[in-house]
Amino acid sequence: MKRSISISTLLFAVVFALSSCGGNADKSQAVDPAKETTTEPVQEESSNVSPETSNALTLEGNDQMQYDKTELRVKAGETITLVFKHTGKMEKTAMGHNFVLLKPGTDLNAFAQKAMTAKDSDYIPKSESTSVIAHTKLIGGGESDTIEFTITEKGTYDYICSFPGHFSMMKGQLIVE
Ligand SMILES: [Cu+2]
Repeated sequence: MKRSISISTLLFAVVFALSSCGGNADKSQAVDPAKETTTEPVQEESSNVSPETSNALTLEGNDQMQYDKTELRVKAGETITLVFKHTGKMEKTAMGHNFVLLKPGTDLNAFAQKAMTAKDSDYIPKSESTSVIAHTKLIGGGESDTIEFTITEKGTYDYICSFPGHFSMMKGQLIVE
């Protein structure tokens, strides 16, 4: 009894597998000849060499969903100027970037989740405004935004791009000395 059930189950599975296999074969697989084999340069400058301490910061985002720096160093108590540039070509609706500096202790995942639904406020969730120290506007390819802010407390602060899906790739730390 038990055996016949398992055999029929197996048969069903085989038939199902065969039919779905045939179904797949019928569909002409979309071959993508232009599939890019990008050889991404390894980002060594940010991981090996600590950046100079400077309150005149530049940061870039690109069409590959990357910041050019994952570590920035500034002096506490003095005005920080950040020039944020999008060096890509894509529209901000498709590859928008921003710089959102968050207070220590902020749950980055939770913040990024809330940000995803905050399209009307350029993905800066109003409910989390107390976690945000400073942020740029959302920019697309070729655009830039400059902001000024001051941090008085030394420490390590996280920054992210809050555009939906970018946080896992686009994050870094601002070290205040
Ligand atoms: Cu981004």
